[in-house]
Amino acid sequence: MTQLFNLKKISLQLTLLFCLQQVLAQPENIRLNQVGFYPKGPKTAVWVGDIQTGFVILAQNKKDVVFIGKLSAQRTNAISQKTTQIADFSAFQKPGKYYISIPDKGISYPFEIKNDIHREAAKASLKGFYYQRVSTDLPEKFAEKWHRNAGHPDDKVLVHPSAASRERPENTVISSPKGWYDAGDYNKYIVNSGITMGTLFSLYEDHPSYFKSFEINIPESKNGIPDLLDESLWNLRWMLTMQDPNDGGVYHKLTNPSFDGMVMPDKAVKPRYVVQKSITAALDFAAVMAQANRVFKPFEKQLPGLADSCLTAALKAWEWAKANPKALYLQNENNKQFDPDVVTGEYGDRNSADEWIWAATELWITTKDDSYSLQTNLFPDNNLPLPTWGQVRMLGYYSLIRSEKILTPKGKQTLPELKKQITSFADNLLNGVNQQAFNTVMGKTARDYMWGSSSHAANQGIALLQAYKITADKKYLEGALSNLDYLLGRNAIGYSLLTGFGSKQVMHPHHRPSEADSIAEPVPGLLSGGPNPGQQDKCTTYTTKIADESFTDDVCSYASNEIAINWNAPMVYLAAAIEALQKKF
Ligand code: G3I
Ligand code: 9MR
Repeated sequence: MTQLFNLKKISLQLTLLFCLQQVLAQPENIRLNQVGFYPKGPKTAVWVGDIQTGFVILAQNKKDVVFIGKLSAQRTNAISQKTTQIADFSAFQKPGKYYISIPDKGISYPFEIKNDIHREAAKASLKGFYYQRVSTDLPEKFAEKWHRNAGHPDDKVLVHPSAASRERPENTVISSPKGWYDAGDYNKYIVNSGITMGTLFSLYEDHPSYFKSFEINIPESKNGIPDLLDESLWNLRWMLTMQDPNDGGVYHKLTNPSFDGMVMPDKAVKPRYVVQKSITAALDFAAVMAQANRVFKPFEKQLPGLADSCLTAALKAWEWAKANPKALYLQNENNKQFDPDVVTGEYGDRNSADEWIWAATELWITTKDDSYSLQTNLFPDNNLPLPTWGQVRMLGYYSLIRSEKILTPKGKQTLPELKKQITSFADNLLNGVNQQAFNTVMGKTARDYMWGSSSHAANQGIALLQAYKITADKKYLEGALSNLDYLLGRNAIGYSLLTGFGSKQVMHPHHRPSEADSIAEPVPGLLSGGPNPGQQDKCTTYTTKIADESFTDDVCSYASNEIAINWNAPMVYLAAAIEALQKKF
């Protein structure tokens, strides 16, 4: 009897102990960059829960206390009304692997402190573009277990009736291979390629020396051209084929009439079309090609004639744009007139003023011809909108500032005002961050949580890095890092949003190859779109409508969990530029 009683007692104790461990092991209540921190950089974690007083940093054995800290006063998240406390352990600088513990409450995911802590994330997010390559096999040597067959040769693409011209009537067959799949779908869109390429080229122009030894194991890795540019070339070559040589106009997109099913690229074999030439496509194309001229000029030996061809293409697109300023791409209108109907991504934009600015500034910088500054109003107002696929004005401004040394005297005159505007934009981003629930620039307003909110966080980071370049004031660099921390886990959902990184990973992005390849892990290095209360996908697995939590790691969720090239590009920028600047912390 006694024995039985004792046994029961022991088992009760064990159960209690087990429960206690369960309670203690709630890493999701401690939010932090799940990859880690620079030794000299700021280090912040966030406790989400009832009020606590202190925290400790534990060594890898989860026992030895290496740092003791106090939690901040409670902060209220203005979006969800939930409370948080900040654990600041910036003073702890010793490289190693650690955990954070809130005594009696829980232990965080592991994290590391070391130099180059974000190099792998930067490399993977650039490699993410390789995995999006169209018209080519991805062999195991480069793609590891995600190797796959080529999809979409795109060597027999039809001219859609909306794009018919005298020289290329309806159903003319053209060849338009290569490029990157836009996102979770298999179509190729010039407008979205525009901001993506502009962002990657700007990263290169801002930090050329960093990319001298930045290899990501792609077929071109040893060809004497930085991998960032080699990867971009795959898409540049496709973009060049989207220009009609007869008039310089640029087709808005290359697409199926409707989205493919969730199949591998080589199983998606519906006919593909180029559709109507548009003003936004022509101007984004002109901007990218003008910038490409500057970027590829030093590689004349490896790529003879390429830089010149890019400039010629840019000039032709610009002339076409001047002759066709009203050529908006309005998909519904086209569908009333033409068959087959096209219902894939529209990238529709009724205002091309910002595309004019971007194209004019890139052409101005490249050609040094001051007349570009007169052909459009470069400074319509002081309201700088953060870059998105439909708002590209700031890309032009960044380029002007970056090109300070090569501008004409008239170009140089724009700089004081531009620098003032970018710095004041960055000041607004920083304003009040130290009262925010997650101490990040991202999330000061619910409006930050749009479709593709992760790219918004990354683009805010880029704006802050531009202000850092102008002022050399560390607060901007730290603000940019706060958004990288956001993307890698210090956020209201507790996910690291870059596939393959962190402890709580996105596993089911809306990405056709990841869904169809029967490999458990999604293709790595892809940035999930992130919280979006719009919930336009109507998935049933969302658990809340709260803006900064409106996310579901479910393949159905193209509105919160798709991936896209224009989201990955600012991720590459943010991670790589912070790596390049890490000694400044
Ligand atoms: O412009 C309005 C703004 O005025 C308003 O305040 C705001 C409130 O919701 O909405 C804004 O419009 C949004 C628009 O994006 C511009 O940001 C729409 O709601 C939103 O539905 C729209 O989402 C776009 C989505 O396609 C649907 O068209 C995303 O930006 C865009 O990234 C996404 O792109 C898709 C491609 O079509 C197809 N390939 C995948 C890719 C990624 O999901
Ligand atoms: O997969 C498509 C995704 O890339 C787009 O962003 C999204 C919105 O345009 O549409 C997705 O396709 C869905 C379609 O719109 C409706 N039927 C289900 C498709 C997803 O499988």
